[in-house]
Amino acid sequence: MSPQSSAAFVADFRQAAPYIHYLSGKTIVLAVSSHVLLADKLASLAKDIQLLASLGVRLVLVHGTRQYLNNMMHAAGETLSYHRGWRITDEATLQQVKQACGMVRFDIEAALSSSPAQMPDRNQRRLRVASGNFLLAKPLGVLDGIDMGYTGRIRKVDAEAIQQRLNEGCLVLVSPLGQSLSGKSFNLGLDDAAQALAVTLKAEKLVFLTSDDGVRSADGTLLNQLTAADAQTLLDTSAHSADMSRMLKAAIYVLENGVRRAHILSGLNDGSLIAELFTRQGSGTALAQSSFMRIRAADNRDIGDIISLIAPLEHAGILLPRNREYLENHIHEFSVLEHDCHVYGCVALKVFEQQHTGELACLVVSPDAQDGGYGELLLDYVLKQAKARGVHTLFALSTNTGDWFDERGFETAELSELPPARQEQYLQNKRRSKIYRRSLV
Ligand code: 1C4
Repeated sequence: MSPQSSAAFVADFRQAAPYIHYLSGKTIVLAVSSHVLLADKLASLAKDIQLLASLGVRLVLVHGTRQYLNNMMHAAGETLSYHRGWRITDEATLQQVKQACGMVRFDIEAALSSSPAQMPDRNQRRLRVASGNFLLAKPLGVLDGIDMGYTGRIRKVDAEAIQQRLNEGCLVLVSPLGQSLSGKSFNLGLDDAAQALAVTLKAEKLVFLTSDDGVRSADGTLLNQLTAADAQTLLDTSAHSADMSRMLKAAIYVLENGVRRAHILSGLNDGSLIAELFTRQGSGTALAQSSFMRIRAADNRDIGDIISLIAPLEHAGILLPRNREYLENHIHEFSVLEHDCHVYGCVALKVFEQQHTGELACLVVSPDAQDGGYGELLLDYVLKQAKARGVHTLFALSTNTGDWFDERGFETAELSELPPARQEQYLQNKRRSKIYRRSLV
C-alpha cells in the first residue's frame, strides 16, 4: 500500500471507528425495494449486510415485490390495479404475490449464504437467516366502495419471536405478507411493514434501500440530512414520486415513535449502505427527529471523549494539562459539540464572578471535523453563556491560535487585566501564552 493510500485508509478507519462502536448490538431494519433486488445488486448488497452482521448489528430485512409482480403480470398480459396508492389484491394477484415473495426470499437467502470474505472462520460464522409468520395482518377492507381484497394492514408484529431470532445471531428476513387470525394471507405495503417493524422492535435505524439516491430539494439538490420537520415541509411544498412520499411519511412516523434515525439511499451504488452508516457525510439522506448537531453541557459520561480530544494537544503543549480528576471536578464548566451522537469538540467557560470576567478555555475541535465551522459555533455558544452569566470581558489564552481569535473580534490584552488568580497560574506555568480579550458589553 502506498503511503498516500495508507494515510487515507487510516483516516477513513478512524472516522468509521465511532460508528462501528455505536452500531454494535443495535437493531437496524433494512427495507429493500424490489428495484434493487432486480438490478443484479443483491450480491454486493449481501456482502455489506454480512459485514454489518459481523460487526454485531442486529438486522431485520424486509423486501419489496412490486417489480417482480409487474414482470409476472406483464408476462401474463395483465396489469395491477391501484386505488389511492394501494394495490388491489384479488385472489389471482395474491397467488402472484406469494410466488414473488417466494422467489425474492430464495434469492436473498442464497446471496446471504455465500461465504463472506471478512469472516475469520468461513464455515462457522455463516450468516443464518430466519423467516416466519412475524406479521399479523388485517384486511384493508372496502375503500370508497372498492373492495381491496387481500390487501392488508399490519395488526401486530410478533416482536418477541423476532427478538429471539436476533438473539440467536440470525438475520430476520420478512416478506410483505401478513397472516390473519382466520388463517388468510394479506399483501402488505413495504413501507407499512418496515415502519411497523422498526417501531415495534425499537430499532435504532430504519434504512430504505431504493433506486433513488436520497431525498432531493425542489431544485434537485441531494439533501444529506433532514429533520422530521424539514421532511414534512418538503412533503407539503414540493412534488415527489409516490414511492418517495411513502418513504418520507414512514421516516417521519418512525422518528416520531422512538426510532433514532431513518435513512433513504440508493441500493444500486456499490457500498452506499456502508458509506451511509459509517461516514459523517453519508451517501444518501439521513433523517432525525431534531437537528443532527448540538452543543450541550458536558457530564461525567463525556470525560472519555474529552480526554481523547485533548490528550494529543496537551502532549503538543497547545493546551494546559487536565487529568481525569480535574475534569471530574470541573465538568460543569465544559460543553461538548456532538454530531449524530459523536462528540467532535469541547470548550470550557471559567467564570471569575467578582471581576465579571470569564475565560474561554480548552477549545478543541477533532482534527477530522476541523474547518467546518464547529470552532466558531463553540465560540458563539460560550459568548452567549458568558453574557448570560454576567461576564463583561471574555479572555482566551493561547500559544498558537492568536490569529483565529483576532479574526473573531478579540484583541490582545495585558497580564495585569486577568483576574489575580489567573495571573498567578499564568506565572506559575511559564507558558508565556498570548492573552486575548473580547468585550461583551
Ligand atoms: N490559527 C489561525 N487560524 C486557524 C488556526 C490557528 N491555529 N486553526 C484553524 N484556523 C483557521 C482555519 O484555517 C480556518 O480558516 P478559513 O479556512 O476559514 O480561512 C478557520 O480557522 C476554521 O474555523 P472553524 O470555525 O471551522 O474552526 P475549527 O477548525 O472548527 O476549530 C480550532 C478551530 C482552533 C478550535 C481547531 O483548529 C482546533 O481544535 N485546534 C487545535 C486546538 C487549539 O489550538 N485550540 C485553541 C485553544 S485557545 C488553552 C487551554 O488549555 O485552555 C491554552 C491556555 C494557555 O494558558 O495557554 C484554549 C483557548 O483552549 N487555551
